[in-house]
Amino acid sequence: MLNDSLLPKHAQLRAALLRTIDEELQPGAMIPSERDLTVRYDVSRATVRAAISSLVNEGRLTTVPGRGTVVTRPRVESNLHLASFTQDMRQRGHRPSTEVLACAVVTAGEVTAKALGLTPGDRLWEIERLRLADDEPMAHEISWYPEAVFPALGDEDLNGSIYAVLESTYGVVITDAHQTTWAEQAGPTYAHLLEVAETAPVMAFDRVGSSSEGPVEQTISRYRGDRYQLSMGLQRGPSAR
Ligand code: 16G
Repeated sequence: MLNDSLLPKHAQLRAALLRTIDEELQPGAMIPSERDLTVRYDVSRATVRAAISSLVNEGRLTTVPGRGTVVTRPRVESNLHLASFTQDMRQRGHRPSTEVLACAVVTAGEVTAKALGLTPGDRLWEIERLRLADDEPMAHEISWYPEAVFPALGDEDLNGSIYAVLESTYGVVITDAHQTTWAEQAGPTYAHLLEVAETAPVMAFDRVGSSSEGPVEQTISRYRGDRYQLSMGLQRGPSAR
């Protein structure tokens, strides 16, 4: 039951739910249904919806399509350095796994050809994978690798770290990358793959990775905005001093 405080009912219910989240529920746990909450706190459905939607907006609750509302998991924090997904997740105490969605040889379009220093029409492996952390989707990745450098890449086991395969099978170590990042909405395709709402935010990255011989990889990654965050150390550039 809510008390007689001057706060509106939905704000009181928000505070009560927050206590339940902090004290009783684990990340990922489902909160009680709207109906249960109306009975338990003797409030209207509109009040319950207002309280839940404010906690969703604050990032404490997440609406999972087809399941209900769950307690948000803390995001996996990545320091900005050149790591593979597998390394990055392990370092942060998560169990990485991968589903290969597609793997085929395609011909390079202008953009990828330019990024990789190739000629449009050159052959590339196109590998599309879903990356999971603790069995939950974390990122979708589509990558291109020159077939001339990695002739039988498609025959390798791509369910683990592709960086490890490039190194162990081909002796190619990605040592440098140029990466561009932006935000977008999941939209129908990535909502389905990443198991989030279509309006959910994703962090997109376009990475061109190079070995000592030059660029050998382009990957476009889309990480779930509710599960991932990046932290970076910044230094003041000479021109700003
Ligand atoms: C990361 C990289 C991606 C790279 C992949 C290799 C970002 C934003 N993206 O997800 O460019 O292809 O790792 O991971 O960090 P793997 O070696 O585990 O397959």
